[in-house]
Amino acid sequence: MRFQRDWLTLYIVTGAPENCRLGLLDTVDAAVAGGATLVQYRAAHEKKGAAYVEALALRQLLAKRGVPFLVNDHVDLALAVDADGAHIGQRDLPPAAARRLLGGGKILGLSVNNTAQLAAADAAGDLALLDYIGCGPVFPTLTKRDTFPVVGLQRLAEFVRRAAPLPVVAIGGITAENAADVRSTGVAGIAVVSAVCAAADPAAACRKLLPA
Ligand code: TZP
Ligand code: MG
Repeated sequence: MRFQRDWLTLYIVTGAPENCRLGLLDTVDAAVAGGATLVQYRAAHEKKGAAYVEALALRQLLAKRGVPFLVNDHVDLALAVDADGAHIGQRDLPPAAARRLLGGGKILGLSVNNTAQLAAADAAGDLALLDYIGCGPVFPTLTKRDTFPVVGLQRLAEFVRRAAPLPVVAIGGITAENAADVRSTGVAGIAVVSAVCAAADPAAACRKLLPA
């Protein structure tokens, strides 16, 4: 599938089971009904076999709905379920290795916290291998504990300028209340976990997060 920038508009990252009130599949299905434009599976399991079963179920659901599907961190899992691609972090396989495994036809995103990491990725030739960058945490979040420092809106806007023409999706502490401010930095989209997965009505939560 050829990457499209507008897939980043409302990017849902799946939460841990205790953070998915309706369960994983129903949460994602409701999110898609509410307008989610892409789903990333972030495995909560230590054991890859259990993660594979969940990822495969999501792959099948999202193929039916026509919504792109990425797997977080694990390129092998992304390939095993024929996801549309993978999203990797600074502590995962290097982008060149991930791209080699995925091949040219899959989507690859990389988490980058700051302009120093962006410059390092540029110097390594990694930016040319990516379809988009994830930048965060924009605001404090309880969902992921091992994050880099909070970015804030001002630095996010600067980051977006420097990353261009690569599109940036912002993540971390994004809610319906601050989504418009985040979008005003020039990001291609916003990524959320708890604002949708922990909602009693994920479809309604998505509608509130979409651009006006
Ligand atoms: N990466 C940076 S912050 C974060 C991830 C996966 C968690 C975002 O979760 P929430 O609940 O949307 O703040
Ligand atoms: Mg990661």
